[in-house]
Amino acid sequence: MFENLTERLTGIFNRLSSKGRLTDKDIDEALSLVRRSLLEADVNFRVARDFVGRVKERAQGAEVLESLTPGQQVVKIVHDELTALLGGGSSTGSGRAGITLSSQPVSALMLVGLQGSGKTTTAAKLALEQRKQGHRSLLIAADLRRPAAIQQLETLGKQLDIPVYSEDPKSSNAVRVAGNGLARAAELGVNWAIIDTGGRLQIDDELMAELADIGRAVNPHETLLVVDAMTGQDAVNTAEGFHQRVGLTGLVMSKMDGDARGGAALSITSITGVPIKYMGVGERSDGLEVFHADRLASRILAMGDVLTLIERAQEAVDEKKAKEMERKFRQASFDLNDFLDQLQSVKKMGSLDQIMELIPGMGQGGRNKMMAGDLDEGRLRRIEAIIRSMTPEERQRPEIINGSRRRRISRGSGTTPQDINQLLNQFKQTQKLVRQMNRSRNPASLMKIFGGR
Ligand SMILES: Nc1nc2c(ncn2[C@@H]2O[C@H](COP(=O)(O)OP(=O)(O)O)[C@@H](O)[C@H]2O)c(=O)[nH]1
Ligand SMILES: [Mg+2]
Repeated sequence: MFENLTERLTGIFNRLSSKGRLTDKDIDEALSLVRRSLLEADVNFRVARDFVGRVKERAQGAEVLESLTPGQQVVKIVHDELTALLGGGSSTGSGRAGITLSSQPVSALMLVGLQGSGKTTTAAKLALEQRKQGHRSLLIAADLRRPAAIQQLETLGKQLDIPVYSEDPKSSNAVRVAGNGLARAAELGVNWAIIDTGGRLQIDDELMAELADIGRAVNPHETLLVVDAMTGQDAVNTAEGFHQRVGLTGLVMSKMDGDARGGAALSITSITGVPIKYMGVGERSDGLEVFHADRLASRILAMGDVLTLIERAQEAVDEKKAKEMERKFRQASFDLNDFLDQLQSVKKMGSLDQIMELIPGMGQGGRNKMMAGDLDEGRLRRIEAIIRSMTPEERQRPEIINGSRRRRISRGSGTTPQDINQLLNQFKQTQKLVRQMNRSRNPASLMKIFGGR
């Protein structure tokens, strides 16, 4: 996501951070490079100009924070301003978006956008995302222009086991389908009626009139415009057009997994006033992320998405356990039982590749691939089997494992004594690394522990 911009900005800030003291001229020079990088990323020129103006004002008037170097301080200001630019102003706190149900029994949500922007895909993604929060949806196929559109939604619904409402396109129309679909949603007692609508290649009056009619028929709680992040400033123009005609409550930036330059995401909210609520990050139905302005800002600045990582870790490990683990880590008193727990939480956190992306400094380069390869499923299973074949005492004090114990464990776990030696060595390394980590507090070393090297 936004690799070029990230590369440019980190280059500028690394140079800035290497200076012990910053003059106004240093800041000016750096910021004019920032402005140029933003323009190259296709950010609207006025947005870029105002952005740099705000950063400069704050940087020059900044009080000196003792904990930060002058360069870091500038980066922090840029981060804050990027967050604001992405819609994460003080009113939204951390800038967490997403959708919430209305007070009505059924909340209608209408997806609008140009053809191919990702409406139908997003409809299914949203239904899945809401199901994870315990909310049920009915998908409503109100794109009658292309027969294939109904089919597409029905296929997605079947895959995800989410009901779909549709009518014969020859004898119905979009407004009627939407209205009848909403009534069906009420009968079914679902929380969301998610309406997929038709698109055009460009904004045209007929489409806008149809969407306005659907809006009047269902009174949507959310009207989300799906825009293709790859289309840059065109996405911003599209959003302005739709917002004027149908009144949007939010945006879904689709195809953020592609090589979008960032201009659309960075300009769209400040120009239209409409918040980004979700990002599409893949073709599959699980490729949707709630939009967090501050996290995207961190990602753009390659500060790593530490917050996302922490949140995922918290979901995976229950909190008490995590505290206990932290205490043990600090005292370096953890044993093989803890080691097993850790491995299992890593497994629950998702694919290692994904996790690596979120760690500062780990996103790029081949290193993450190598380490992820180190911890494949087969190896995890072997480690688990070995530890499970140990007695409680052996798990707590692995140093008592002698030749005969080793043979017993290897028979019990269906592994070789070499496998056990390897694990015990790895565990010793881990203990050493934990001690080091306690000194350096570097998250990368935490991952080394999981990677085992
Ligand atoms: N890579 C990627 N592809 C997407 C994303 N969202 C949608 N697509 C793809 O974009 C194409 C058009 O999507 P579709 O939902 O049919 O668009 P619609 O015409 O607006 O309904 C399809 O091939 C989707 O798989 C996304 O977030 N990432
Ligand atoms: Mg569609």
